[in-house]
Amino acid sequence: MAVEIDRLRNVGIVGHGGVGKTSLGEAMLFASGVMQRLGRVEEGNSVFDFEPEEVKHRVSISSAFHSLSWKKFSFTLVDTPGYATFLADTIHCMRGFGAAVFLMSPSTGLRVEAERLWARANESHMGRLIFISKMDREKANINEAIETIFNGLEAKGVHLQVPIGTEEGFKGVVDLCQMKAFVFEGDSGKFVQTDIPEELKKTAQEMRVQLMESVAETDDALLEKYLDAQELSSEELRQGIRGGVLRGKLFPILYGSATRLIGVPQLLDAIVDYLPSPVDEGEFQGKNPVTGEIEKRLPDPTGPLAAYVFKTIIDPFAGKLSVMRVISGRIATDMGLYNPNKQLKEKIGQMFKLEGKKQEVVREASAGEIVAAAKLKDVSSGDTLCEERAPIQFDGPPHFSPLISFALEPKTKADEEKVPQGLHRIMEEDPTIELHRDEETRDFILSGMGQQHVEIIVEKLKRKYGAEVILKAPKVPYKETIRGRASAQGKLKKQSGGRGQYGDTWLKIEPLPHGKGFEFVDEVVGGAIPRNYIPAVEKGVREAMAGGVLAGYPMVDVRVTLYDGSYHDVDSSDMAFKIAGSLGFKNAVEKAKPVILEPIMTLEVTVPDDCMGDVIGDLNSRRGKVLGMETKGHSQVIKARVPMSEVLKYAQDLRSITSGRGEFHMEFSHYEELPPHLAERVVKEAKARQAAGSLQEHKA
Ligand SMILES: Nc1nc2c(ncn2[C@@H]2O[C@H](COP(=O)(O)OP(=O)(O)OP(=O)(O)O)[C@@H](O)[C@H]2O)c(=O)[nH]1
Ligand SMILES: [Mg+2]
Repeated sequence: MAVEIDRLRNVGIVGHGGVGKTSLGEAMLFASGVMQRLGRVEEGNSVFDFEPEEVKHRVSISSAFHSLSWKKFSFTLVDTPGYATFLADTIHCMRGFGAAVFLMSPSTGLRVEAERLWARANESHMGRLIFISKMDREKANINEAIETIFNGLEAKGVHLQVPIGTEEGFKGVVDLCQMKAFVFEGDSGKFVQTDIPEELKKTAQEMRVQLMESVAETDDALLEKYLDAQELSSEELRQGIRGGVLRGKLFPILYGSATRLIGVPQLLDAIVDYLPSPVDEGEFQGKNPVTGEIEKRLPDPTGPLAAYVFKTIIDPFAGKLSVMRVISGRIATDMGLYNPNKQLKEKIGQMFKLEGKKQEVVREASAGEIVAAAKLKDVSSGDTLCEERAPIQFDGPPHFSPLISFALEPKTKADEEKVPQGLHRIMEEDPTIELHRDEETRDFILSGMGQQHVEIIVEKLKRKYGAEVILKAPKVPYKETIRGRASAQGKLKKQSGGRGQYGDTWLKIEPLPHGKGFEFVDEVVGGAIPRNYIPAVEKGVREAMAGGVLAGYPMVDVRVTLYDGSYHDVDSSDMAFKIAGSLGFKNAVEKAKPVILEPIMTLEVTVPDDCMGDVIGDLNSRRGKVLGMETKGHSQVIKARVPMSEVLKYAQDLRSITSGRGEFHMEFSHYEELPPHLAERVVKEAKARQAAGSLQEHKA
């Protein structure tokens, strides 16, 4: 039987890489009785990290789902990736769940990924609980570290519990609402409810007062009561906390250990008590695709159907699965629906609830639920599904530009075909990769969010689609532009025997401001070139720009003016003028001080204090510019700008400089002129590649 909507909880488990999210998800499944044994990331038997690449690398790469029921409430847990490379998937999935358990680690402090996720959660006013896991490893006195984290997030954390014991001796929590202790027996997950241990009584009293004050501050009625009575009842506190969480004003902090099964039932209780149901999340805003007007949908199972597809999975057995959040109404097998993004009708076939790598067939799903529909051919992540009579379209997902490109050489002739086919399937699941073909080398160029990302895609390509490639050194997406002005002629004249070819153009070129791309101006007067040939000239220029002049990289930010030329009554053609345009452009560029532009990245490196000097020294040796430094707990955050070509393998390098204790986040910033001595090298390499390419063509 379907569960009432206010008893649903769609809960994302989020936080920075390796903080313990998957382990916590496993602990929640075990504590609720869904799983008879505790899955462990270390042992490769986690229900959430089930993809072979996740098992092999011991990291979550893609979000995974599982449901559980707890005290007549029905949860869908979404275990998300936390490392920067895979964070796009987490951010996309945040559109599917409206509540989160945010894991934090006092000993590692606030990491860039967590900051990014927190900012996203703020945008959608997501209700959050904070869970400090790995308490079996945390040293005493973590309050200061927690405060530093919250200062960094500019948010207000409130303690709901006091941990009992530290490190090895951590054995439970004191609940400040109920003023009771929960003490766990070893690692069994079993616990007893007792009085607060004598040595914690005073602390608990003081912290309860702090909790009451924080809660009262978020609600005028409660504040009045509190000022009158100097006390709030357990129920008033509970209601007050819930209100504060739903309004995004309070972030309650809980403690536990996932691998030792401590504090987990208390977290499940807190999810029921404090995190929003889909009803609490309220309305979703979209646009009517016909009228363009803003429209709203309430989380109402009896309303018109609207669903948002936030993820696509290519399952080896079920095929393509479109994972969606039903926003309003009810979706059922055999229903005919409309996809406004593609302007196509769709028919719903089989539907599933996702349970780790398994799927459970369902025939319908209502507002608030997460469900996967199989084999919807034209539906991709970011699309809306709705009733045609009540059309609505929700905003698509944010776009992530790939950061790094590698060349892939198919291993055998058979792989030539399998590689692009397989990669296109993978791209349906993962919108952060891009693929194109290098015209010279015939290699595939695969762009992704980082080196590990690309390596994992290559592993997946082999496992799922049997396509093997050799991964070659990363490629830097250089560009070309000009710094000066020049004019030149481009002339094609072949008039020996048969029909000749004749086209003659005079072009002027000049630099445009950065980011302006390309402008073509036609200033031909007096019919020097007939009007109908002018588009062909422009086409020739565009093609020459795309192919680059100096080193084969696309040319940008140039204005080209066609101002004169001549033609021949019989021998002129579109083709002849296209070639003439291209020649003229190349001739002009050579005289207009062409330069190569290189991509510059913004880099944020978080390292322990003692590594800072080494990391900065290393950045300087990579032509980096340090923009600033900031202390966060026991870590330093260094912000810098570095040319992409210098940090293609930064993950590896940082690991060796910091013995694995550093983390970084990288984003594209802008293009800058490549210094002349380096430009020379890039041109030389390009010429060598071109020569090798044409040699291969000869052989073929
Ligand atoms: N001692 C201890 N170790 C833990 C705990 N939770 C997780 N770990 C360990 O921390 C490591 C990372 O745990 P995961 O659960 O994979 O962390 P994650 O946040 O899911 O990692 P990503 O998904 O890759 O970002 C593993 O070696 C776990 O065994 C805990 O409560 N106590
Ligand atoms: Mg994980």
